[in-house]
Amino acid sequence: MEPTLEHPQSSPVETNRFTRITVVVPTYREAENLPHLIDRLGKVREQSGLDLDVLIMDDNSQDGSAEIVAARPEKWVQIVVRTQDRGLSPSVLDGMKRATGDVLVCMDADLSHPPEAIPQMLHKLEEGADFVIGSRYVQGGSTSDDWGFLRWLNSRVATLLARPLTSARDPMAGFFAFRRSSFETGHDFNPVGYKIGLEFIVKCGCERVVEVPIHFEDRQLGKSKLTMRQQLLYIKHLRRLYTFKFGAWSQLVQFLTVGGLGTLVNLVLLTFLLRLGLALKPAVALAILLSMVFNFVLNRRFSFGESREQHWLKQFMGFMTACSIGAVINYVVTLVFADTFALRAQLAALVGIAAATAFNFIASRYLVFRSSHIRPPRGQVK
Ligand SMILES: Nc1nc2c(ncn2[C@@H]2O[C@H](COP(=O)(O)OP(=O)(O)OP(=O)(O)O)[C@@H](O)[C@H]2O)c(=O)[nH]1
Ligand SMILES: [Mg+2]
Repeated sequence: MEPTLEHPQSSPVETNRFTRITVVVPTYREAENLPHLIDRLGKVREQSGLDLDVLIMDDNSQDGSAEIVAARPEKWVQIVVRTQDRGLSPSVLDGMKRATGDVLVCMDADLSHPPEAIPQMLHKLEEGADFVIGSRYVQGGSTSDDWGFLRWLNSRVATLLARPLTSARDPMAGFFAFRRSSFETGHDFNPVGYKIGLEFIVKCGCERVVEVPIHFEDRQLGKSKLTMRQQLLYIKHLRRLYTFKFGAWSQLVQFLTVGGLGTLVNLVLLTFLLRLGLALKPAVALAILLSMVFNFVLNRRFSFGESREQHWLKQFMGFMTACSIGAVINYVVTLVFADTFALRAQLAALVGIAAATAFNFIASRYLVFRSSHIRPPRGQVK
């Protein structure tokens, strides 16, 4: 018998057709919604013929959810009751790791996301998309009428803040689908807050993000778990994603913003101290010192928040030293540009400030707040 030759060209052509789909549903106290969700997913399964299984990731709700699912006849629905590392994003991440489908879908349990959109979302993946969002904000998409102005504004501002990370119109959505192979290329997942989809887009390097319009229905049953705290966590999450995607550039923008605020603090303090009757020299010195402390606190909290596990006092001394050297650089550069190049004093001062800022940033980033655990994304320049 002729031996079969293994040859790359003889391998079957990839059809890009998916064989199995796992729908991951994070839940907390959704017992009232689960039967409706399973019914609707069952209909989608029947009508589309998709081999779809459902993984309900429940954070130990103790509201009868586990019993309801156990009593259901559908073998394709499973519930995992979690007791550790609770929270929406960790549950989704956990579910994605357990999922066996070659396409992973994530959706809420409260029927806000229509399961009927899943086949169309898969179709977009088959057409070549990396990541498909069930979207409220593309043409044809909508939200229930009773969204108040504040909720609408909140959602819009949050979306705008995610613009540098993806051009998607609804990047905050919790309804999305992507290939398991994309998920497996992701790394350094560190989900905080509610926006796990955005985490996957950025950390799995999904470039072709496509949106399918959906009608987002307000929850009818059960209670919302979205709190003010979750919204604040979003800012923290965004900051981390910016650092992941843009590395030192993101830190530079934050550093410059802090520097701008520090300048304002300096001016306000100086005015205040002079009004208190302090002489000019001590007032200037105190205003500088306090604004340096202000800059230190904000830079440690935000620009270089990743290296906060190091001792603050050592970092404080380092920052003050770097700023002092920066001040000398500012002085020397300003004089050189004013004397040697005969630049106007104000212009020379601007050059001096730019040189000192560059020095301060480099010293802060690479010496004072050195952080060894931020790794650049694979294949991207940090
Ligand atoms: N596993 C798990 N799921 C959660 C947790 N918090 C919320 N969920 C689920 O995540 C999904 C989204 O939560 P919702 O409370 O609906 O949040 P939301 O859609 O932003 O807010 P509403 O519009 O008020 O419904 C739902 O299926 C919740 O049950 C949690 O801590 N753990
Ligand atoms: Mg909801």
